[in-house]
Amino acid sequence: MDEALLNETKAFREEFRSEALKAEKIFVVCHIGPDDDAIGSLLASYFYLTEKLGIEESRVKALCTGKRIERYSVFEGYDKVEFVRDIAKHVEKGFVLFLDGSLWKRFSGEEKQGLGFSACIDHHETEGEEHDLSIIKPGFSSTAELVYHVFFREEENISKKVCEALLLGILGDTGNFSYVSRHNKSVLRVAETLIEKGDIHIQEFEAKYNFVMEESFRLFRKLVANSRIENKGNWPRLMYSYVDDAKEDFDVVKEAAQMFIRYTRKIKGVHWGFVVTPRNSHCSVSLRALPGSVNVRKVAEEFSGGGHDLAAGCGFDDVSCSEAKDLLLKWLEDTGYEGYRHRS
Ligand SMILES: [Mn+2]
Repeated sequence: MDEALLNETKAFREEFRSEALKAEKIFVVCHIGPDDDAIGSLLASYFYLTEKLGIEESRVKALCTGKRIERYSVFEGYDKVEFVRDIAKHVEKGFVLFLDGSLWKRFSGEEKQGLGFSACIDHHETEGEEHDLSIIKPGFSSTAELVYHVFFREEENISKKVCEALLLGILGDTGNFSYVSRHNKSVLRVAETLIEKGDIHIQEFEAKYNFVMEESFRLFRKLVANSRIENKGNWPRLMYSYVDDAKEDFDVVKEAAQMFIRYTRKIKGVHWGFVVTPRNSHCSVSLRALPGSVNVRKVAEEFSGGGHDLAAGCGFDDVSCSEAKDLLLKWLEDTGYEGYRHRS
């Protein structure tokens, strides 16, 4: 960890602290469709405010747009997170900490509200909007790691629940350390500290929340049945799939898609791929790639999506998932690989 970043996190912490202590109402929010990193960062930040800064619980609210995800119920503090139809009206004029995203549209489907103060901690590449205070580091493993550096690095004692929340985010966004390289290896030191201070055994810990539902597995089988491995134009060999007739809940569909998308980087000779699944009334596309193959963030951005270079997403409205899949394949053939190569 270099000195410049040390100073930056320290400056963030000091300003955040003084603004938070003044604020009447504080909202900690994470992005729509929260993942492990979003939830872990949300819980750890909530505990920082209520326990380290000692702000009364009545003044701090952890919020997320959408439906509660049950798998996180084993985490302490998760029962305090409120899942609302949309955060927009709730946070109006408040002090807001945005986590694991910086653009308003990642947090709300409604028009942006005037805020009292906006702070942001994030590690996504896609250009962010202006916040009063922000620490946005695209090279970082996870928002949870940044939350550690910003709020907990200098603490002698870190409670087990904070260690667990931060490790949830780190394991999630590093794919259990698969995505660690010399560029983001600082996460290993943080993980070491969390494992030590929280007395955590990774496999035991993960088994508590990282499981798949039987229904998801059934839908996963459909995705496997619909999958194709192909060469398209001059693009690296890819695997893709889709499903249209999913009657299952949002979480089940998402879980099945996540299970499937792993294989786009797992099968020998396949370098990347995507999966299209229905979410509410639109089609959601997840894209994944191996280093050195395709920059899927750039591909997703062509369809108003975004994410990370090797893991990104986008959506389609008013078409079936099968049609969305065809649109993507057609685009690949028309556009060509040049300009979308991943360079690490
Ligand atoms: Mn993240």
